[in-house]
Amino acid sequence: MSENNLKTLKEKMNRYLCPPGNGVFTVNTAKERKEAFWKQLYGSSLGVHEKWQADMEKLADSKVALLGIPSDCGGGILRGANWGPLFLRSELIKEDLKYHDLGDVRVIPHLLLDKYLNQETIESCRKALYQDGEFPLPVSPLSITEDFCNSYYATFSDKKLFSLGGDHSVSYPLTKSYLKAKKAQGKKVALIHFDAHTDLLEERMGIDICFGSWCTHILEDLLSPGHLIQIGIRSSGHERGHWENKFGVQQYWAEQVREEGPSKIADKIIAYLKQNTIDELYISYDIDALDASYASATGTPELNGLSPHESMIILQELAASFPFGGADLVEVAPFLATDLKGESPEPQTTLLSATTLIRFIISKMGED
Ligand SMILES: [Mn+2]
Repeated sequence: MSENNLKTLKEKMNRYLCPPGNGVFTVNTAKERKEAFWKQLYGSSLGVHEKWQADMEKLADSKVALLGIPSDCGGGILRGANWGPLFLRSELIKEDLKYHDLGDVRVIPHLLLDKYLNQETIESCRKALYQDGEFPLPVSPLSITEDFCNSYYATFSDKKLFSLGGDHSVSYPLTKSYLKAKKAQGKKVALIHFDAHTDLLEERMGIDICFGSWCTHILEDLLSPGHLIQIGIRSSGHERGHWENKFGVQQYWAEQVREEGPSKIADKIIAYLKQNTIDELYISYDIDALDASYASATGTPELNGLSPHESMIILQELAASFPFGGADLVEVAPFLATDLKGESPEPQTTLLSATTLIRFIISKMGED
């Protein structure tokens, strides 16, 4: 770890990030919820910014860091995943889990990626975020995330990152930066993607990086498209063969997981990964991979999905064979609880399902 890299990272943390749970810009809205969380985290809701800054010194001591990206500008059906990080942290804090909370990316809710912006907008947003319009820093949540992650991995090549979305577009900069870092380390990585949808559009209404298209564009950063393995698919305009033939990805649809059982699916994936001499895995978990009865508080809840138990079996078996080098869990939108079957209290059911998965993934990331 170089001191220069650490200095740059700390500067970026101060500019790009804010205290955990504070990334959705509000004046009064959700104040009680934020304060209740900070009381649990810091013992008081006063002096939060200073406590968060002082905490940065502890980053060097922990193996896994948590980053919130409360952006839902890359979504497009029902939004609300910007509140995922705050609500999920309020559950995670009850767990005995080891991680350093980096905080949230500061999100301008109308922006997605800097390449979609004109110079005038970039400059005015730079003034709003950094008080210095001339300083050439990114302003959109996905662009900030990528630059931050690049600095993080440049500073700590052996540390891991678990990120909370946000809509699924946030996984694009997260995986891009991660894959770049691993390539530099000479490690072969596969991307394990849990989702009801393939996210394999080339563009959606002219936008190339969004919740429905991020996977297509990350393929070029993988050593082989077959290193993208999708699990839980069931809502798609095409059959599995279409996607596998067109892109060379691998898919295990939810129906196949039910028919063959999660353990057999995990065996197949592990055999393939070993054959491909994969060193480690990145897990990207869209909560809508789960059946809507376990996770309705999301932008596109879908029935006939995986159960948390089936997911856990696959994750446990994968973790027994490969280290988890990085992960994210996205698309938890607590205000969108639809309670499709009228059986379970929402958004609590979705939050608890997500927490079960996060707890397992973070604890495995900390073990390796
Ligand atoms: Mn997705």
